[in-house]
Amino acid sequence: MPGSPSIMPSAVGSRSLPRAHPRPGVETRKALCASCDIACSVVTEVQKGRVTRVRSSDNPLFKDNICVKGITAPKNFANPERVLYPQRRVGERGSGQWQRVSWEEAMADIGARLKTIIAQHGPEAWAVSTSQWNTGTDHGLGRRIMNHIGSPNWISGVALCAGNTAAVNRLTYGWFPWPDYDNTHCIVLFGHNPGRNSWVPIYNQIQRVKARGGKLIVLDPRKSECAAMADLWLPLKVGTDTAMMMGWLKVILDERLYDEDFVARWTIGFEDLRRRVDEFPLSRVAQITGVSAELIAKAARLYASQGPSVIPWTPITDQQRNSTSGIRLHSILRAVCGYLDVPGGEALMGFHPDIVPESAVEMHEVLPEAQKAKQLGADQHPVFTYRGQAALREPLRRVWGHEYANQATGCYMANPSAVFRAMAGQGPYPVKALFSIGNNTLLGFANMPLILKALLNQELIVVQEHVMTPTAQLADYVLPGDSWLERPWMFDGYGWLSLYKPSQKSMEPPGECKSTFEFWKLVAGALDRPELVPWPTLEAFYDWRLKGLGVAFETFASVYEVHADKLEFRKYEKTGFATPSGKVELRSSILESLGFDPLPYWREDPPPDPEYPLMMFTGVREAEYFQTGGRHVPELRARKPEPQLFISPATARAQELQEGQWVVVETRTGRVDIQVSIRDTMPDNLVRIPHGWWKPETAQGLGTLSGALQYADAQLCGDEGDYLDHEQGIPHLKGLPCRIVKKPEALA
Ligand SMILES: Nc1nc2c(c(=O)[nH]1)N[C@H]1C(S)=C(S)[C@@H](COP(=O)(O)OP(=O)(O)OC[C@H]3O[C@@H](n4cnc5c(=O)[nH]c(N)nc54)[C@H](O)[C@@H]3O)O[C@H]1N2
Ligand SMILES: Nc1nc2c(c(=O)[nH]1)N[C@H]1C(S)=C(S)[C@@H](COP(=O)(O)OP(=O)(O)OC[C@H]3O[C@@H](n4cnc5c(=O)[nH]c(N)nc54)[C@H](O)[C@@H]3O)O[C@H]1N2
Ligand code: SF4
Ligand SMILES: [Mo]
Repeated sequence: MPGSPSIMPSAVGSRSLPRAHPRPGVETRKALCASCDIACSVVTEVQKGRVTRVRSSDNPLFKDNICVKGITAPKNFANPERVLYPQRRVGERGSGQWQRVSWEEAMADIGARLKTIIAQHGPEAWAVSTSQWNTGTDHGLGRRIMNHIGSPNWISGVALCAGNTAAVNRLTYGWFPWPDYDNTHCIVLFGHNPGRNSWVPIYNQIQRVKARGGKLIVLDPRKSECAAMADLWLPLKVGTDTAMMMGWLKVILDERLYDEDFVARWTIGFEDLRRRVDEFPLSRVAQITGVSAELIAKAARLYASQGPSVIPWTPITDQQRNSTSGIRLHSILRAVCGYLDVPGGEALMGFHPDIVPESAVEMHEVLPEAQKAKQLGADQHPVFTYRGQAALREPLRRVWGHEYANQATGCYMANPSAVFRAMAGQGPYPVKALFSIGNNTLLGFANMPLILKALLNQELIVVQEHVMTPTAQLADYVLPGDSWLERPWMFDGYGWLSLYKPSQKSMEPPGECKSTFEFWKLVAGALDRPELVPWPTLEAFYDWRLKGLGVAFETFASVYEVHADKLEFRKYEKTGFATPSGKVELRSSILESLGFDPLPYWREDPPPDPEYPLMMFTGVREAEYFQTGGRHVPELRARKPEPQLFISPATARAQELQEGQWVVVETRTGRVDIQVSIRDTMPDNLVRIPHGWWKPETAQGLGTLSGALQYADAQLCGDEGDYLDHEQGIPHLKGLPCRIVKKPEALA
């Protein structure tokens, strides 16, 4: 996810301020927190070679951008549970028996085994699952090596979070925009709920917009923290965002609240869109969403007439059966209202002209077309695969200077479910080796029973981690990863913002922990392709990327807090949009040529399932933990010891549930054990399940995999039929039929 606030013109080239004079014996470093994915600018205090404190940056631009996860990072990374040395599995897979080995031994064996798998099954039998978020990035090196070796089967948690949004946004106008919070008049949050401990920079940004009189519209079935401070709160039924946006467009088109000039000059397919939108009179939308027609109209009018407005990216529409249409409708609203690439609207930033982007490091052009064609899932669910993005190659080169422009790393991925099926022996060809880098693969997608089967069917699993996650417990090798305190970083806005922020290394990594850069360099060597990662160190790699700017990384890091190319708006007037037509494609030529409906559409929920009378969603991030991580840190765990469902008081009464009681939640896919928390912010008949629970303190290995088989939400979420988006093939996590089963007290 994106960078910090105030990245717009005010921040361009913001330099470091002089540091407050440190206490004797305390040195300070300028760092970017990677304890979640928003890269807050922070200061670390170092005593005797160890970080003793993390605080927010002295720069007023980034003041107060810090949360409990960042503050506790030094404790987290000093935790005795941390993996400090390479471990090799010695017993059966998942038996929990390990032997410490050297990196040399580990990499020699990994290289030999991977080469054997590739020789037997082809390079596509090697899959990599990662997430750029925690590791900061893998620098594009994983893709670079895979592209040269010939495997298209790279997957990531970004398939459910921003990576897929980036790919879908590009169908409409060729790039993934970023809100100009500094100048906007109105923010619309589709379920998104930043808080003091969750994406605090965006939370602070929203506060600033509100303080200067800007408006906030929140759409959320629950009275979230953001809903509570909104000017308008639309308590829509779970999973109905796409229908809601059809309603907004109906109002905006009927009342001519759109930007007629922009629509006439810069869009195609407007009349087709209008016909589709006409299928959604507000009475229908009100019935689907459960929000009154008056409130829907009021919100649509506010968005369209009080602009420039922004719809910040949200993971909620990334995780619905109507995801592609939902994300497309966000894009369409931005475009028809004239908010694209204008001050206070949504900036299409492109690449920094003088810095080598990770997209270029990745070298997608060397992967042969025949191998690209083997990318798993591309036949049925192509949107974020090479096939789905192929028609953008020429337009991207024309407008943004690179034929392959990977944004939020999500633009050329394989489909995760298809990869897991192939790993489990149910695909068009076998996948036999998985590298999982800073990603708790078993818990991080849908259909966990399938992922478990997939992992158990591998010949080689390599995990680079901080702790023995349930995924790591199933590996052949667990390799120790460094942390953001222990490495330099050049944040590149995830290829989404043309913005660079440096992070200085604060301390040496403990034990034999290594960066993802070093890991991939060793992999290249082990595959006899050392020339693929020729840079001796991470700093030298950054020096190479910064060459066009004429500055070495060390200087860059000491001088800049943030560096961006000069921000220019309405660039499309010179270049057109990076779509096949050069226009904003309200009717998508790419979706049409892939055999899908070129217009956004609405898929109804399947009929009610009498055996599963309640609805559940996974989400509502927990202040203490980032995704599946952090449960091993006592300071954090004490604040949130157990996984909890949220349920309304009336539904709790109807189900005869007490606060704190342990229950089982079941769906057609699986079940979890969970504690009841009764919340008056929840609507009736809706259940919230938190993401990513396991208990690191409990027994490792097959059994419960430290509680993953007991608590992880991924067991409840299916990835087929009605529970899968068609175009991208991502699972529906927002609105799954479920039931609550009481546990006998003894089992609680
Ligand atoms: N079922 C289900 N799946 C989901 C979601 C959901 O709600 N439900 N949410 C989705 C979303 S929004 C996202 S963003 C993705 C997130 O997906 P990921 O970002 O992959 O998050 P995790 O799965 O928690 O895995 C991250 C792992 O990285 C490790 N780690 C932390 N720091 C470092 C580091 O510096 N180096 C290394 N090597 N490892 C490190 C942590 O210990 C942790 O085990 O998951 C998505 N998947
Ligand atoms: N502390 C902490 N902070 C985090 C993270 C973390 O793990 N911990 N993860 C980071 C990441 S990777 C992400 S993606 C973000 C996610 O953070 P958010 O985008 O805020 O997502 P959630 O907190 O899961 O849910 C936000 C709101 O969506 C509502 N919601 C649920 N279903 C629907 C629906 O169908 N429609 C609508 N409109 N609303 C719905 C929920 O009630 C909830 O209030 O947080 C980031 N920040
Ligand atoms: S919100 Fe918290 S965890 Fe995320 S980057 Fe900022 S300080 Fe770190
Ligand atoms: Mo996310």
